[in-house]
Amino acid sequence: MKKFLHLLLLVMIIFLLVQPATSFAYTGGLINGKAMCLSNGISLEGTESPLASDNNLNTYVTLPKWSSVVSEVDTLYYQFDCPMDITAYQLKADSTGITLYFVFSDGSHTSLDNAIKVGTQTEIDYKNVVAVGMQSVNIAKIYEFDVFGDSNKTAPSVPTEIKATPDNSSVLLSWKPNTEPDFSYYNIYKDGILLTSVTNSTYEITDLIEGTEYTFQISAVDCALNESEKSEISTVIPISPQPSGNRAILVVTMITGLEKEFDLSMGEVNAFLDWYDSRDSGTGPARFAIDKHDNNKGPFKNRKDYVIFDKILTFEISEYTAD
Ligand SMILES: [Ca+2]
Ligand SMILES: [Ca+2]
Repeated sequence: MKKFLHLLLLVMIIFLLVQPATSFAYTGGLINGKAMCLSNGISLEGTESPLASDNNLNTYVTLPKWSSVVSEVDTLYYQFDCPMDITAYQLKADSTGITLYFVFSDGSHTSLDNAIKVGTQTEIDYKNVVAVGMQSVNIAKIYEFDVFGDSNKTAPSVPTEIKATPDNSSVLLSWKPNTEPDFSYYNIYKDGILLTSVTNSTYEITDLIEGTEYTFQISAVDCALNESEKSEISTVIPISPQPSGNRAILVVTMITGLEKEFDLSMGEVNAFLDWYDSRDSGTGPARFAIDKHDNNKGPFKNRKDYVIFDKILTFEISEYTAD
């Protein structure tokens, strides 16, 4: 009986010693616990299975041998949401002749023949990897596979060619679009403070105070949330667009039907408009003097035509550009 207990104890000790080999730690890997896809090629539709990445050395995915027939299932792969910088891989399989594939964010790829299949972690150095896959010259049991590393740490380039177009209480921003494959969105900063995030390379900021100076900056963010430096500061004052012409014909129609026509500079027209607007809101003088310029005939130093606010029915301004 005692001998039997000793034997049982010995069996248990051996079992415990053997146990670590079957609970081989692949934790910390980028695919650990996630399903890989068995398909006829990387990034193509297929059957998902967690068995090659379940951190259990007893479970496996059977990888058929590589086939030259395009439609044949011969690839096991995993696709990342964001580009990864891969620093190591770990593979436990029952067959040699397994080739690993690393697909980069620019669409190119590299391959690693005769991957080490005994489960040791092996250092590699591939940046901006968007998918990893494998094919085998023989049918193979893939017990466990994982890669190690971290999301890519390279931020997108700083947005350039920023145009800030002022308008009435608003500013239209536009800039040169970023082209990084992992680009995600732009941050817009107003006076140094994050205002909003957008995916397009134009944005209109409204509800600004006319005549007030604002600064704007744009940064670019990738899908791993790496953010570029802020762009150069664009300073802009929202204001109504200036008249296109430098002179105008002002035609004032009085309530009597009489029309008075004046050929004026835009400065004079704006002075008339300012008087009319303030009079309309109940302030300022009742009458306004308009210089008659070339119509200044006779022995007078200058001649002014007075228009009375209450007597104005309507007026029309026709801008033109003088040579
Ligand atoms: Ca497994
Ligand atoms: Ca990046």
